[in-house]
Amino acid sequence: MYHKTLKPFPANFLWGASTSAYQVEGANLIDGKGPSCQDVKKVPEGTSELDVCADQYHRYKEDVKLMAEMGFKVYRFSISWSRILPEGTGEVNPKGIQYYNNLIDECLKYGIEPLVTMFHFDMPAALDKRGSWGNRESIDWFVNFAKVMFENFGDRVKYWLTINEQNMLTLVGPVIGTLYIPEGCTNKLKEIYQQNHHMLVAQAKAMELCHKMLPNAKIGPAPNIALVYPASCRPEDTTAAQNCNAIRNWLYLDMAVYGRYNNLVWSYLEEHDACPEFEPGDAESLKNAHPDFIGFNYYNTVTVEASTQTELKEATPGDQQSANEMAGVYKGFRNPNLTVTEFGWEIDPQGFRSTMREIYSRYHLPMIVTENGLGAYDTLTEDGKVHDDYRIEYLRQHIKMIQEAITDNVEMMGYCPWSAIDLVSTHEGIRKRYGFIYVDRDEFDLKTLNRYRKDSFHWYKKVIATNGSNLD
Ligand code: BGP
Repeated sequence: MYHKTLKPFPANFLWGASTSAYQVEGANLIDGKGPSCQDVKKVPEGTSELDVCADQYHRYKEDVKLMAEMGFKVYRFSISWSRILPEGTGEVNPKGIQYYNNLIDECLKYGIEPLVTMFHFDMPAALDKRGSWGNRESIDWFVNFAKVMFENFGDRVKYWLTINEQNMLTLVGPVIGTLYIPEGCTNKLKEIYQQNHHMLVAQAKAMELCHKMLPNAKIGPAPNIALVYPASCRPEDTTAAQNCNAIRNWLYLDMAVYGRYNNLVWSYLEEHDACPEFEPGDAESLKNAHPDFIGFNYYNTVTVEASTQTELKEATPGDQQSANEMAGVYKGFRNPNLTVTEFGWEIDPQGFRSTMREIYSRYHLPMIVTENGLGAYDTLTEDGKVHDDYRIEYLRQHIKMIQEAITDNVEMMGYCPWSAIDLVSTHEGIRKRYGFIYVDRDEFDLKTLNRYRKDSFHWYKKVIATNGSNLD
């Protein structure tokens, strides 16, 4: 649909950006913080440990000041579970509470709304030892953690996100370093979807609790949603795209919004004897979540063709943005119409618009983009600049599509690209940078950790100041 005139961004549109605790904070084992699964995992060869990251724990004042200089209306960050509850349950760490109080207050000082992700890929290691999400008790562990957060921060935090990219935890957990499979497990798929079920119930209960404890707050899920295209107009490819859409995307939003399993996913699980077990009360909890909005991360679309394999077996692993083969279900296909980033992820702004339209037509809830961005090698010049015109171009194309979607009458609340500041990637180190703010460090040499404004910093400042009307 071609629009001659585009509608403006809403006056209260939430411009900002995102980070996550384990990728940005550093200080991973100090001031009483317990280790998370990220601190005990073996990092991929040649990439940095997660002990210092961008050192935001010690430099949050400087970072928030820079965000304020850009004009941020919102800062999306996550709270580290094991900084608050070092063992995952039990004793609260007062220094952890203090840190997030300080960070929240610092944001509010500049009129920046904190948008808090409750769980971003960092299960406390102590809870992994107790069976992680595979243990039914994980539902109570998470709800207790939610309660501690609502009690301590709920007077100031109005926007909450439950679980970051639950779909990626389920589909590519080993790449992110989060999957825990107990010894002796004979049906891995069933185990994974049982864990997924516990997360879904935990998320639903946390949303219900949020509404009960903080009637003025808003809460929503934050999956990674990428519309899946069929590789061709062959009918079999469309069926494959429907399969992938259901397994990758709609399972998570159907559950969060409607509290029911997607029928295609359920049929796929039946096929593998992998349907999760419900306990009494689960169905009701799932129906009582009622999110206020949908947060979603978007990097690119996915394209698939029919899988010619007849024997149903486990998918070959990829990363967050790649669909490899799931035999008999779908097979990933390199879309020849799209360019790719230096790290091989396809770039598809038009698909962003299609994704927003599709989500809204299915769920009719206001939406906020909780991640979107370009991972690239950046170079700091001798005079302290980073000329990241490639990032500006990427962001410009995507922001244009938000405006197209707004004109399509999709209800958009805000945009939080990844990432506010350089941080350590999920599996590709600090060299894969996304930030508006450059952090002076390399993979293994921590250098000065000083902050520098990239060209995209100055550009985004202007975008925000004009409420998206000047993207030049
Ligand atoms: C998302 C995660 C983020 C982030 C981002 C970029 O999947 O929610 O934590 O890292 O992807 O991915 P990567 O770091 O792999 O480039």
